[in-house]
Amino acid sequence: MWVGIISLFPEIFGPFLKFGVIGRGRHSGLIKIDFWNPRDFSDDPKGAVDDKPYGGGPGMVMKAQPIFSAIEAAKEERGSDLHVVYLSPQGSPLNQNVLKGFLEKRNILLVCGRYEGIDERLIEHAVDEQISIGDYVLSGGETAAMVVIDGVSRFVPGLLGGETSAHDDSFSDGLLEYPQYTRPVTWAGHSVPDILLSGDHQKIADWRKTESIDRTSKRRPDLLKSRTLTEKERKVLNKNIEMSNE
Ligand code: 4GS
Repeated sequence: MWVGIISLFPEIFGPFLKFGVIGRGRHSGLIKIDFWNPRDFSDDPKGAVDDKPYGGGPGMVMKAQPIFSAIEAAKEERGSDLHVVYLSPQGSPLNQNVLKGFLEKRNILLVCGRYEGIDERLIEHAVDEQISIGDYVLSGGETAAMVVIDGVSRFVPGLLGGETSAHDDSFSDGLLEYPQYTRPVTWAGHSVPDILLSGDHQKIADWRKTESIDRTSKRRPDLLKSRTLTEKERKVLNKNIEMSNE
């Protein structure tokens, strides 16, 4: 997986790229990350990368030209079919499916905005897809890009060790994850659910599935709308609905 980043502040990514799954992935060559700074591509005599908004209003807008030239430089190196993603509250919501789509593209270029945003003409003519990490406003797209890199890394084959897999996580089957416990059996007077100590793998699997459906229906009922339930899953769900009506 290759990720290019267009950012005025590449230093922000420093330690983030050194640790854990991403650090290991870069070390082993499974993930490669490169940067282009619009500052290095400005045609402006003073090297300006932003300017006042036409029509007035507060703040500054990122100029199209320096970002466009940075994208061109990235395409020169990685190929003209590079998938250009702009991180913005106006994009489609990021989720596990979007991340899997990025993995399939193999090469993505993340454009991080600053200030009030980017000149709309750049977005129209040089961006393939707009993605939002949530309904709030950040001061820069860099943190959003980190979220994308972190999430997509977990899908890179060979990166998560042992049994663990991004495909077992919350959302990968459209449900929230079941609760996890580790030693000791009793902590601060609270014990681990007995069934997890039973050694009965089938019962444990059933319990976990029930917990997943239970939590999803209570905490994120919206997730269940876009998912077809199995017979067993429907039973758990119906029991919850009955209980909430009592
Ligand atoms: C997001 C977001 C964001 C928008 C960047 C204003 C600076 C800022 N990016 N998901 N300009 N939410 N970007 O808030 O992706």
